[in-house]
Amino acid sequence: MPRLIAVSNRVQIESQGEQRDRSALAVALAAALRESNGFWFGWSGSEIETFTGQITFRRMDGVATAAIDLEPQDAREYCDGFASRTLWPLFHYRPDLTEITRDFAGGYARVNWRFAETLAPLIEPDDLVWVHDYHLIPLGRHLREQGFGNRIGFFLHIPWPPASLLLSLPEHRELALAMLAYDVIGFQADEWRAAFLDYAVNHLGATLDGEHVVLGEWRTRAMVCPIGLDADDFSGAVHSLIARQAETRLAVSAQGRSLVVGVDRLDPSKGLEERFAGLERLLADRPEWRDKVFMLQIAPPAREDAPSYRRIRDALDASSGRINGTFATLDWVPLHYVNQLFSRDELFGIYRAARVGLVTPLRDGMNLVAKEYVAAQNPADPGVLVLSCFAGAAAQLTEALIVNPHSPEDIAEALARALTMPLAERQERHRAMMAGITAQDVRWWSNRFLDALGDNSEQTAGPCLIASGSPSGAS
Ligand code: GDG
Repeated sequence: MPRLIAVSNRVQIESQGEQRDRSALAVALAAALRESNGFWFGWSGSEIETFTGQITFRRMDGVATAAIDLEPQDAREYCDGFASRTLWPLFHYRPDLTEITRDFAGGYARVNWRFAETLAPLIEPDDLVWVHDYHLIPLGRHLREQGFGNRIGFFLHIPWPPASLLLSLPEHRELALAMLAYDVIGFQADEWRAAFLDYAVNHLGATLDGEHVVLGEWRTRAMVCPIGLDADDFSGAVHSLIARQAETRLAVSAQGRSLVVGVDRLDPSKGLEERFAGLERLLADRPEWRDKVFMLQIAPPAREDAPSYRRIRDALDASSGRINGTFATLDWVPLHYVNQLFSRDELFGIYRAARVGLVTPLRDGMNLVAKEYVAAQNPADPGVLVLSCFAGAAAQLTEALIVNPHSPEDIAEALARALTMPLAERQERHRAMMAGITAQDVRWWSNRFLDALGDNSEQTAGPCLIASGSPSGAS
């Protein structure tokens, strides 16, 4: 088995005690890294006055990690800047929130070079390299420019935007060309893959050959590979003492009312303002639900420096205040809006206590919360998932109640339907969704990608093909 090198913006392995709080990515990569005796490379999250390229090696839970520190300017321009304030909003279809500056783009290019130069001495000829997400799109290309002919793959966790949006980014061409330096690129859903292929064909002059995109001598396999949950870890967490205590506490405090839960990072892509408006519509148009239902929205803060985050935070503070001011009574508060991080076990207990999981992002690469909510339910008496048609997960969780997240009426209607859904229908929908979640879990996802990456019958893009900057045949 070839050695795997996983690369992501941040290295995220925690020690044993914190294992339950690991992300699905950490779980998937940890298993593959352990099996192949590989390592995980990325930013430590720490800053250093002057970049040295010094690597800190550690081993945690059997996984080797190699991390570098970045200069404050790097962190600001590459991570908080180009990744968070340019690519993230643009790739989530929000050109209105996208900040385009040359400083951000310069920082992104510089840090991707720094990653490539620091990683280069650690790569051996047969290693597979798997790069993750929008922070590091150019990394594969830089490795090719340094002469690496290894199989190198890339997985995009977020959507790839339609060409009409991508064209507003001055660096759109370099970014899309960089995708073609990889041997395999993975997308969460067919829609994001189709958008990439459309750009490659119509703006780069590439052609398609089955699953492959071909441009000059470059040949990249573009696959749909939706990320899943760690199903084993999940069932352990749902039955933990902490999860059961959280579930019981909520059931007692509900006093017979139905709980609707939302769990999202505080981010404009998650559709929180529209979701609150949906709850407001339900209570305004269907007064029979007043005092019968309450919503808990968990929204831990993220990227607090960006102006768009301050704006959404203010808007949500205002609308939650208005909803509670209008509808609350002496002993009923319709909306509990909490900007705190809960432990993973607590979160799963909360999911299980909720009659409805309300997951309504305006755009989302996948959305793991939707899958977590379904997996946490009691199969004998499951709650109902209400899911945005614009989440990647909607392509897999087709038995959810699918809604347009921009429409408060649609959300209110789905809430009313979910809250009155007969037990047999809830069980049937839950059974169907669980079958998919179990079959296509996080190990299925990483095996599927790594099988494609390790497929030796495929020709690699090779170093010499890219040294000139563009493949021959590229317009
Ligand atoms: C990106 C893509 C794609 C949330 N609050 C708490 C908490 N969380 C956890 C959830 C879930 C995770 O955060 C959020 O994952 P999502 O998939 O919903 O969204 P993003 O963070 O935007 O992730 C997304 C994902 O990458 C993976 O490819 O699905 O589309 O945008 O796991 O449970 N966890 C804890 N406390 C909280 O309060 N412990």
